[in-house]
Amino acid sequence: KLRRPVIAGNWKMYKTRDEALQFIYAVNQEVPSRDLVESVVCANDVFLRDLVKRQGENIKIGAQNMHYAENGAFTGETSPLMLETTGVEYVIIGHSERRAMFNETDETVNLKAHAAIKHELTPIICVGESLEIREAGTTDQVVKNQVVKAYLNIDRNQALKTIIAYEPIWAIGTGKTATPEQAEETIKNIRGVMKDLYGADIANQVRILYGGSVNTKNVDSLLAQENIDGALVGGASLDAASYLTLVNAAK
Ligand code: G2H
Repeated sequence: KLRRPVIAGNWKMYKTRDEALQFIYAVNQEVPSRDLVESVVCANDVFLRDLVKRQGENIKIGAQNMHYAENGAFTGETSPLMLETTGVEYVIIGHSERRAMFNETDETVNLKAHAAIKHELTPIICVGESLEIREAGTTDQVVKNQVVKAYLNIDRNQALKTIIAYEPIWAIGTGKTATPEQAEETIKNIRGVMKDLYGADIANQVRILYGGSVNTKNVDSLLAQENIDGALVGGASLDAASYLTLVNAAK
């Protein structure tokens, strides 16, 4: 494979600390070698440190969001510096739920991407269109615009350290997956945008994931697509057996 696949679970606001720890104990010895697939779970900030302490060699922990400032009067927020001290290695940025409900914009996504890179966290930068945009036929332009804005003033070396997740909003938690061909088409377009920004060499190395109702049944056909390098998985990442099926499918 040209690029090492990534399977990142996004637990959203699910799991207690005990449930999260049980999950880690259950999968630690079972996940494939990190040489074959990057297995990640993105959990709630409250118990990130506990998960990091118990993570095995082949599973890594991520956060689901952060503020872009190092510190400041931002009641209730978590800074990149704070995340760094938990030992997490990844952070999801610009998830559509945060864009829709918590005022995340292309500008804050860019600021957060810079902050993540500065603190040696791998940002998983989410982009994706709504149903209205898909139906209007402007998906490629809208997604391109999101990518260009997310990568503003990010240089080539920094871009290499990022991961992109393409999540069509209409396919999130709805059970309605984009067809593998639809996902491939948009992801190929995103790789084309990265090529325009950074050249073919970088564009060919950056991992681009698909997200939106990925499960154990549809994962193979999605991962079989040339440009799809893995998945960002919500619902189907909550169960340890299901998660293991997904990471094994990617190796
Ligand atoms: C999309 C995805 C994970 P789900 O939000 O980011 O969730 O797999 O439940 O659609």
